[in-house]
Amino acid sequence: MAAETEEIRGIGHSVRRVEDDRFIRGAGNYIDDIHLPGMLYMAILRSPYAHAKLNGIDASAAQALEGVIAVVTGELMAQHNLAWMPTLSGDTEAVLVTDKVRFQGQEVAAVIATDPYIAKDALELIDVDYEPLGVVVSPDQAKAAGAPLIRDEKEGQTDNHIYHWESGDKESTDTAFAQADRVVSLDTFYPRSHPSPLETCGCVADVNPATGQATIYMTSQAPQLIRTVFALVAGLPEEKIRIVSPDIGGGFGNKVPVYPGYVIATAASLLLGHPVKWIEDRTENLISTGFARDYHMHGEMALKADGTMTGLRVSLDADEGAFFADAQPSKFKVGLFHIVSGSYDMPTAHVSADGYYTNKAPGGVAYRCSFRVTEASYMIERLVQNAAYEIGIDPAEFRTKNFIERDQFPYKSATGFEYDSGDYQGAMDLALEKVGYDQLRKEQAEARKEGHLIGIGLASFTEVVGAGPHKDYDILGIKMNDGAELRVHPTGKAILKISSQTQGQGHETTFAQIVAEELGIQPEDIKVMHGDSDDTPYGLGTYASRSTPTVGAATAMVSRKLRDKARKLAAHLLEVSEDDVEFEAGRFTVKGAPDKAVTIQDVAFAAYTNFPDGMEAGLEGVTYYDPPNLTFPFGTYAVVVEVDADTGVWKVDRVVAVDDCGVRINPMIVAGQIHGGLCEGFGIAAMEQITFDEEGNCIGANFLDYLLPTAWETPRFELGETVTPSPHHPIGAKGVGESATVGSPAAYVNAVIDALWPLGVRNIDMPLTSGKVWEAIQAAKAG
Ligand code: MCN
Ligand code: CUM
Repeated sequence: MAAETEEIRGIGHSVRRVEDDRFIRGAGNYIDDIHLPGMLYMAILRSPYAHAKLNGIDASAAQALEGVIAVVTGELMAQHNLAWMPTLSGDTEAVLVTDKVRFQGQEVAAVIATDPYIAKDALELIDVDYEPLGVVVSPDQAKAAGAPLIRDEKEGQTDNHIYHWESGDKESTDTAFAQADRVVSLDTFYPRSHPSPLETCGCVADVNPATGQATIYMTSQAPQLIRTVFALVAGLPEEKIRIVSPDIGGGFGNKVPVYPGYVIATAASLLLGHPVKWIEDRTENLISTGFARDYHMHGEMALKADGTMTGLRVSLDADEGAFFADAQPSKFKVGLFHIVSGSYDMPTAHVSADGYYTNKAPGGVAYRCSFRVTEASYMIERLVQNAAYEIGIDPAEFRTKNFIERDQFPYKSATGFEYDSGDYQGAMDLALEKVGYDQLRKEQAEARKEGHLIGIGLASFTEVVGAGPHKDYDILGIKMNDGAELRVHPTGKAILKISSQTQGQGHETTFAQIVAEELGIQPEDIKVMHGDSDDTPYGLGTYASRSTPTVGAATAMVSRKLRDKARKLAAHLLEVSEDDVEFEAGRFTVKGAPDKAVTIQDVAFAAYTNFPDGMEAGLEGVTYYDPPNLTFPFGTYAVVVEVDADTGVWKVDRVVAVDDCGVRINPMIVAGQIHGGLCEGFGIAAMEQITFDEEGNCIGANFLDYLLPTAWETPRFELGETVTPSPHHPIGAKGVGESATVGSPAAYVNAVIDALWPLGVRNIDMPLTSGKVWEAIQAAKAG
């Protein structure tokens, strides 16, 4: 029997991403790569107005164009009861307009043609009679007396207010503020931004009229869930719906929701009996699909004279757009925003939030964020820095004074979270050491004397990922359990099927490493399958950095289930009792006689060829994992900038990022995730924003107006790590996919404000364009 000792490349190994072989050869399989016989093409006509009554649509000229098969309108959809659809937040959303348009870019009609260019050309031949209405582009306008009523079709809706929501203890928070020695406050706006994945959204809907089978290839981060949603919304039998999400060219949250385009294409395929392809262009993606943030926040911190935090109060207005379609699975209206006390031992806190309809695209939360934790993290980390300066302590020292300490975990926050584990001081100490904090402060003071503005910004964020425990988290009532199915074949090679859906995170590599760790099969001998609802176990998909906390746990658990059976088989092969069998790195040995060994490959073969009487053949299993708690990754980011006071131009000198995501499965992939997130955080802090003029025209509808950082602007990143395992996760891992996007914007902004504080600048809202920085300097100088 084999006695091979090659090291198993399990957890902790920087295994190269197996998916990259096909990507770098141009052999990926994206939605637009899919071609089916008889396929037709769909293009969508979108409203140029933000708010306008629809008086009529004349599609006769479009219909007459050669190659046009059909024009789909809201009226036609209404005949099939599909003009409206439910949102993930319990609201309704128009699929195609029937009464009035409510945001610029809303879907008004769709053309199906034999060629994609004909479909686009035909859009120009559709004559729509719009009657413009008054427009609302901010929560302040939404609540103003006499504001146009956006959701006039909703029974009982008499204004633009959607919800009021609160968390924490108002009374004890009020008391803390009444007794405070100091109160520090900050008003800040986290602007609307957009995930902007490289691949836009799209689908190929293929409904077979003969069999009733509906196969929908779509850009989705959650194919299993989408199948159920389609069954519930369209009334199709669930076993006849197959959702396939092939390679996804980036999701970043943008591909969680169900967009009208998917529904229209599916309806069109059903009606026409042909496959229908729909691929968004860049502008369509930017103006109509899931946006991020758009939170107007007010925060206050109560403090003792010595700088001890005694209370936190935050209120906010959320700009939700025309339909409340936040993609989030909690019963909390603002997702996980109430994590806002962050890394600090806050005795009491109170959060209140109000959501408003505006004439803007719906679908908030998306963009590398565990359901509004990004806004929360930004709020607290900005407030902490301002508070430190106002009471005259160094921001690092102020954090040290108020951090939740290592021995306080599991820590119950004032708003009801139970943090699993953390070492905030450890992460910050490492970041300070790496950046050379004390020396930098001296250099900064020297530079100031010469009129040079250097800024040092810190952010010690706490993330909250891995939704979620079934008590508090579900989507349309479906609990957030995720599955992993593992089959080991006779030759010892395996197939792992998982319910998560990689969009670039490298699941095909890292999940194989978890199996490798648990069973001792090399990762290259394990094929990981995902993204096909017919062929993978049920689960709620990939977002909110939940794959490792949920599917990663399921993968470890199913591997252990197989290991238990493998141990029995090994005992049978070794002719000893099961209790005398030890396992390590793919080898089963006899206790006290390590030379007597069989490998996992020997055992796998025996599972099909030589199993004991009474045992079922085979070595396979499936597990569904219900996470007992969320996981709470954290870290400290330190950013050093130089600001030119004459022009407002600022430049990043250093970015030091210390992350703690518990046990790292693949350190290289984790580093890649952090690099990506730091880059996106920089884009949000420095240049990305979707704005609207007073008529509701979307400014930011292309990459000339919506600026993404390129390699030219992106700073260099220096990474560091600490490891504080999650105590409740089978392999001690926490999610990491979003940490850097969540944590870094405050660090960049804190750095710029740090540089400008002596001039009297207290806040600049993102993005910190040089124009805004310059204006803030001028305003501060003017007093
Ligand atoms: N990982 C690890 N060790 C850990 C934690 C994670 O090795 N302790 C690995 C995982 O195995 C996985 C990757 O890091 O390969 C990210 O894992 P995780 O943090 O669990 O996050 P998800 O896989 O659930 O990915 C979602 C997250 C989110 S919500 C957005 S948005 C985002 C992100 O990932 N979108 C991305 N990163 C992205 N990266 C790319 N390239 N493309 C996107 O669309
Ligand atoms: Cu909310 S962006 Mo990611 O969670 O898909």
